[in-house]
Amino acid sequence: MDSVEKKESAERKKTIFSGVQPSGNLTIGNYIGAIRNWTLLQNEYNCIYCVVDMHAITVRQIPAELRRRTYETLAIYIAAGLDPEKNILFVQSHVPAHAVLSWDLGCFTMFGELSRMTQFKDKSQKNADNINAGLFTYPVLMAADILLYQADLVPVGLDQKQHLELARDIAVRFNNTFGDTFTVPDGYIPKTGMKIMSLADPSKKMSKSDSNPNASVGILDGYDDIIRKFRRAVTDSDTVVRYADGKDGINNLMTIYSCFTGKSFEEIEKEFDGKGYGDFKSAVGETVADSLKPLREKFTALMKDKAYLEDIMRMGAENASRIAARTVSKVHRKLGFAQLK
Ligand code: AQP
Repeated sequence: MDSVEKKESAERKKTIFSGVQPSGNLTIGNYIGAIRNWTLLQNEYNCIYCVVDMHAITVRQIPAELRRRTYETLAIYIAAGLDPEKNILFVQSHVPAHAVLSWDLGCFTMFGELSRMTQFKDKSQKNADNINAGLFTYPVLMAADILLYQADLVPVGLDQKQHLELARDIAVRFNNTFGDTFTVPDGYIPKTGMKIMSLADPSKKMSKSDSNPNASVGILDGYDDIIRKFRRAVTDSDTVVRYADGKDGINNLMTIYSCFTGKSFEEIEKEFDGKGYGDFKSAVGETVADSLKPLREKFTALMKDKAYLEDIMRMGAENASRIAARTVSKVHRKLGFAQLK
């Protein structure tokens, strides 16, 4: 392929957008539900992956920690296997177009729609002393993130499905009013691992902002810590390792084990036939700890080179800004804003 052909082929590829908030220590839920799938998609698609720091401030953050986690999240992306030369990796607040389009789209989003968002209801309960307007309009910013880049596909975990559907509704509404402007995005939700549950309460999603340190397993947790957390995982009074209704804890551990080993539930049941929960929990812990070891080592090396991470941030912001500016200009022309040449 000559360079023109290469460019045309790149242009024919579909676009993917996704992101993670640097709002805590990233969990294996974030890894299985999102980041791991991003790495599998990077050869087939034009991928744009963002550290969504503006979303993170919907919940109060300690500034120094937010800054540190922003670097860490980018380093995790790269350590997990995302190639900064192939993908656009950037930090949301470095591209002001996200805030600009969010305002525009907010005027096409109904109060009733936002009121129905379950994450808003959950987070309002958890942060009763800080139910701010940003928490309420979070899904509009998420729609702007996606629609700015005319994304075809958005790989997310199940908890983001409702927000993604709202982004689609906003895009369709805008397109119906002003003519074709936005690509209407589809979700890409993994079949296994779409919702990893808390190890302390398997009826709840594993979340990086959970205050119970035993509820979640961090991507960067130490080897022994990971094994200890799995050993303590809440299960049930049965002793047989099998996937069944009412065995939320074991179902969750089987899902995690399946995601890290590629084994089916039947294979896992056979492997642990005649063995107890103790053996199974140890095996899950060791598998997860072993699988994440190379990522952790790469992460540690990357964090020693802040200048490299800043180069990636800068390059990503430039590339993302270029694409975002085209969308904003198109939207503003359609809305009737006077545009200076
Ligand atoms: N438990 C999970 N199982 C599968 N996927 C998950 N994701 C999050 N938790 C799980 C997916 O990870 C991506 C990034 O999530 P986010 O940072 O945008 O925020 P979130 O969805 O609210 O995730 P957390 O970990 O629960 O963060 P906090 O505690 O800050 O709210 C998304 O694709 C999400 O689906």
